Amino acid sequence: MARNPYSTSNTDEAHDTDFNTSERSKDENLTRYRSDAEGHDLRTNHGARIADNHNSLKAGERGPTLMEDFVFREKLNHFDNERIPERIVHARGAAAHGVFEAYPEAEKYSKAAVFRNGKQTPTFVRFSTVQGARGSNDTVRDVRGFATKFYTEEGNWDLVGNDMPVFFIQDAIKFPDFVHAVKPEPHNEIPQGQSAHDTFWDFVSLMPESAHMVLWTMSDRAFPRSYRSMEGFGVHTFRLVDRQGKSRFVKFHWKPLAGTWSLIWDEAQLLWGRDPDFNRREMWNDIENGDYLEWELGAQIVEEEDEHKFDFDILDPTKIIPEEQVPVTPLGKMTLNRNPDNYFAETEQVAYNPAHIVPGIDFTNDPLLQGRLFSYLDTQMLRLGGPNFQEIPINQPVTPVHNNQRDSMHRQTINKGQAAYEPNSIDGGWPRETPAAPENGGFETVNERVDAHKIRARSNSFADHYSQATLFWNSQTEVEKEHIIAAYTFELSKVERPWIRERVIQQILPNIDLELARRVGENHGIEAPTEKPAPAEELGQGAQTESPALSLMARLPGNIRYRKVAILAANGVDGEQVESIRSKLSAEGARGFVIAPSMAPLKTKGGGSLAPDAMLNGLPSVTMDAVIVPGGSDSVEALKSSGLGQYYLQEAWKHLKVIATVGEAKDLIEAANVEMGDGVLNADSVDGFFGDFVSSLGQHRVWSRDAKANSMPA
Ligand code: HDD
Repeated sequence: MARNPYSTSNTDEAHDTDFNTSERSKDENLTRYRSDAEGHDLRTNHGARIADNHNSLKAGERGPTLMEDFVFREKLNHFDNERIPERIVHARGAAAHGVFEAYPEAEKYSKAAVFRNGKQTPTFVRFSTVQGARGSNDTVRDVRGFATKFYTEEGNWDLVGNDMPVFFIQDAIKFPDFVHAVKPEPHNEIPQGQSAHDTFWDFVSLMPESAHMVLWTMSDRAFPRSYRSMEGFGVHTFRLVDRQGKSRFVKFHWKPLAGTWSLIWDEAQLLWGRDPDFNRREMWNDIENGDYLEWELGAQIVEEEDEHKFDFDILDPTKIIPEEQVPVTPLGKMTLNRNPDNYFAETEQVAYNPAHIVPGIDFTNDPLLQGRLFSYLDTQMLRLGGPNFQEIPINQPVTPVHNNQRDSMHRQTINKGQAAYEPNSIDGGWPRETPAAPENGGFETVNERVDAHKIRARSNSFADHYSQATLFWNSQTEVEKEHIIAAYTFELSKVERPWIRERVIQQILPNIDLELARRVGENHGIEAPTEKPAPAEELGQGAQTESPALSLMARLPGNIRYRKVAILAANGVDGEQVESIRSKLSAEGARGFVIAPSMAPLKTKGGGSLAPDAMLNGLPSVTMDAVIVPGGSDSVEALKSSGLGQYYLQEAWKHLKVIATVGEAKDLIEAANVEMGDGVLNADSVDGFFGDFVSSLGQHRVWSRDAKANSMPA
């Protein structure tokens, strides 16, 4: 069993080497804290067995409860104090354990143990939304947090990133302003989990540096279909330091091996009601089913001498480095393969901190990153109740931890010895410093020369606020552009103050693109300017006008792995077809769910019995990626006469999903008033459409249907 890293058993070795750093090492470390009640007696917290957990102690059967009842008091007291403050941002999250395995290439750039060729390092990843409360919805229009704790053999490295590569502000001093503006408004705490309100648009329209990131959040990236289909970014430029001490600038990317696919807005909104836990439930179920989530970690690597060769400042967190200028070098692969045992103990209590780095990784002077280095430790004091939160099992490194920090609330470690200071001659001089070294060394900061005046100002190199927003806009497909126009239109429709809507349409959007401003303006009856109003330095002059990698469509997987497909069925369904559909789907790595008017076992056409997985309103079309309706005339008739059955197809059609029917199931398409063609398929057998079904679903949606989708009243 892995040792408790806080254990005080000193050795006289120069380095701590007696710890386990296998893939399972974090799991083993957690094992000592796991508690399983099976076979155990019910006891109080001080260990006394409880004889009656149903009745409080009273003065007579109908009398008042007695103060003496320690069983009652302790139980209520603990219950009354169960809640802790939720995170000020990223309150709603879901997490999973995994493993990161380094590729051979990685160790060329960093001496960190996590990047040693083939090295396996346990990870714990928490995905989150930013704006909403802990109990808000998963599929809101928002940024997603993508925070990874690597339990490396040299200490924890936290890569605390998002699913978008840029940020709203350039300097951390604006973070409280930004968060106050985006959070529910202070007088009535409305709206929850959304940016469609006055204070958000007021702030961002007064802060042109936010234009680029706001544009990302108006795209369909703002509601990923699954965590597994989401990119992740470290956002800031960091440094990797190799064994020779050479430092290079890097931007970290998580590339999902499943490709990138998102929800669309109407679907995302409907999911708030149909399944507010949509993303977390799917990740949980997929992991339980062995369908693990996978990403490649990559880095855009920039030699120090190339720092100034870009037409933007690589320290500006509102900028990407276009992948066409610096390609992403793969460094390793992460697989999320195990669900937490306990939400509170692990997912809620995990404390990420961008300041948690290890030798071989370092910061840059990005002013947003610099501010973050203060904020995360600070926030944990309130949230987790003092400085000993590092002892909470999920936060412990797999390395031993020895230092002279002592005491405070809830201290678990029993530090032996008398000398809680260094140097000392009483406890043999332990614990001792470790000099920096190519391997197993102490942390050494990159020896960067900083020679400057103290100044409260923004570098001129941060003045360009629009050229990369324009780059993003230019790189979207027509469908993506239409969705962005619809998003600005919708969001601004929720803004009550006309001058804020005008400011966005007349002073921000035209600087990104005149046509974007014109179209959104048209939908609001506000005239957009015909020339870009911002000063030249804010418009910038990005040399690159298009970057295909910025389109979600650039990474459509082409296959149907992990897709969830509804198989609509009622009594009389052709059971053989259902089985054939299911097995063909699972051969492609997708999953079919039999969805029926009720949960009663279905009688199939051939006289067999089939257990439904869900009811029509239990797994509605918004929770599925595609729909197949097998034949069997009684089944088709039953679905036709059901409002929910027709609605299933209408909604799927509206959301651009592939719909396939076998034989007489075509009647359901007609009854639902859904047009044939454009991803609506029919054949006499499952084989007849399956190839087309796979190639359409491999594109995630039937994009060619987008222009007419709004005609469907569903
Ligand atoms: Fe932050 C949480 C990501 C800027 C201050 N942040 C938090 C989480 C993520 C990010 C993923 C949730 C971690 C978890 O799951 O527990 N934050 C980012 C990214 C940023 C960023 C990618 C910009 C590139 N954040 C940022 C700034 C500040 C903070 C500029 C303050 C100066 N962030 C916090 C915080 C949180 C936090 C208040 C809330 C809960 C927590 O830290 O543990 O300290």
